[in-house]
Amino acid sequence: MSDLKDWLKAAQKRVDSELKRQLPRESARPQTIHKAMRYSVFAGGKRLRPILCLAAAEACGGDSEKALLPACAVEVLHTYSLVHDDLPCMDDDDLRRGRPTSHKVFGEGIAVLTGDALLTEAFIMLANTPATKRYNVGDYVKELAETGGSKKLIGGQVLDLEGEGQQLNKQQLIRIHEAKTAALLTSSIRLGAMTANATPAKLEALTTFGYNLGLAFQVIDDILDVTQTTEVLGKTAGKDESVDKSTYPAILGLEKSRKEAARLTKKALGALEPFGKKAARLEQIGRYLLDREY
Ligand code: GRG
Repeated sequence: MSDLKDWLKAAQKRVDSELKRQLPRESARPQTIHKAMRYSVFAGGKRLRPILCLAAAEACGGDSEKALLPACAVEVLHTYSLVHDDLPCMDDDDLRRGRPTSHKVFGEGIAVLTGDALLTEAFIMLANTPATKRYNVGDYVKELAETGGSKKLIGGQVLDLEGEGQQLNKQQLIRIHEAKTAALLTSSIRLGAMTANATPAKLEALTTFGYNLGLAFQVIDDILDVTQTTEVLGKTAGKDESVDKSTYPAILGLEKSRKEAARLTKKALGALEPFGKKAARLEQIGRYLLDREY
C-alpha cells in the first residue's frame, strides 16, 4: 500500500508540474482569466483521471511520459465541469475542494469564461499529443469531445438538472452517473492506452474497466457523502457537494450500496485479466478507491 501511495504522490507531482508548464502563465494578459484558471486547476484535486491515464499507458506497455499531455487534458476538462457545475445557475456551491468556488472569488462572468477557457485548453493539449501507429490527433480529440458533449458529460448534467428535487430510481441514477462520472474516467483510461498504441481489443477491455470503475467510484462517493470520510488519494476532500439529491445510499441503503460498489469493482478488475502484471497499478487503484470507504 505504501508503494502505491508513493507512486500516486509521484504521479500527482508529475501531472502538476506538466499542468504548470502547459497552462498559460498568470502574467499572460488578460491576467484575471489566467489567474482564475490556475486557481481552480491547482485547488487540491486528487488527479484521479490523469493518474488513470498514466497507469493505462503503462498497462499497455507504453511510456507514461507520452500520456502526460492527455493526462493534463482530462484534468483541465474535469476542472471546467466543476467550475461550471458550481455556478449559481447550476448547483450554486460556495465551496469546492474546501476553498471558495471560482464565481465566489472572481465573479460569475469570469467563472463562466474560466470553464470555457479550460475546456478549450484541453483540446490544445490533445492537439499537441504525438500520434502513434494506430491513433492520430483526430482520434484523441474525438475521444474527449464525445465524452464532453451533449450525450455524456453535458447530457448527464441535463438529466441531473431535470431530476432536481425528484426521487430518482436506480436506473435513472445510473444513467446520470454513466454520463457524468464513468464517461470521463473511461476516456482518461482510453486516452492513456491510445498513446501506448493499444490494440482495439485492449482498448475494449479498458473501456469495460473504466465504465465499471467509474460507476463504483460514484457509488463510493455517494457513500462518503453520508459517512463523511475525508482522506482520499492522500488529499483531504472537502465536504462541499450537496447531499440532498438522489444518491445510491438514499435509493438502496448503505449496505446494498457497499455491496454494489464491491460488485462493480470486481467487474472492473476482471476486465484487466488479459493485461497480466502490467495492469498492477490500475488494479491497485481500483482496490484503493473501493477501500477508501472502510
Ligand atoms: C459540463 C457543467 C457541466 C457539468 C458536467 C462532471 C459534471 C457534469 C459535473 C461535475 C460535478 C460532479 C459532482 C460530478 C460527478 C463526478 C465527481 C464525483 C466529481 C468529483 O470528482 P473528484 O472526486 O474531484 O475526482 P477532485 O476534486 O478530486 O478532482
